[in-house]
Amino acid sequence: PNTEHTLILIKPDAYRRGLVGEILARCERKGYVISALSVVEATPDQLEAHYAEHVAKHFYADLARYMMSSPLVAAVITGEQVVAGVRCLTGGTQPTQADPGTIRGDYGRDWGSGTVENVIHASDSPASAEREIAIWFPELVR
Ligand code: YYY
Ligand code: MG
Repeated sequence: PNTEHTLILIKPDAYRRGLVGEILARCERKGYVISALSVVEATPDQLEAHYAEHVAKHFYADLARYMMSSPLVAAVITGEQVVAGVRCLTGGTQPTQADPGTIRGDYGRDWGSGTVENVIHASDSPASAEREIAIWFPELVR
């Protein structure tokens, strides 16, 4: 067995649209367990840490504005190979191109604003998950 944890963020657009339950239900239906759950308003420091690989990119200012546009939901999801599994449930980055059946494919859309509002973040590796869980749930790590 290879029980892992992953970090998801149900992004502000999904929070505002009332999609929190839908998205958590998809994780639960798959058999994964919600180990931690929190409604938070992201701070600039948290986002710079979380998106360290993207801070210098041209889209970062829009991304940060979007991620601070309302509360979001952070959750730790636990299960066998859950990092890869939740990435599969999540779908591709661009909402218009994401496969139907995935969270981004089913709920994401482009709004014409140029900002990529794609409903959910999911850790891309076990190492990323460990790093990201420490950012959003510091109380779990000490
Ligand atoms: O891991 P994933 O979220 O699918 O995509 P990343 O390439 O890591 O980018 C993180 C985040 O940044 C993405 O979910 C939307 C945003 N973004 C963007 O606004 N514009 C891009 N060209 C690429 C990514
Ligand atoms: Mg990524």
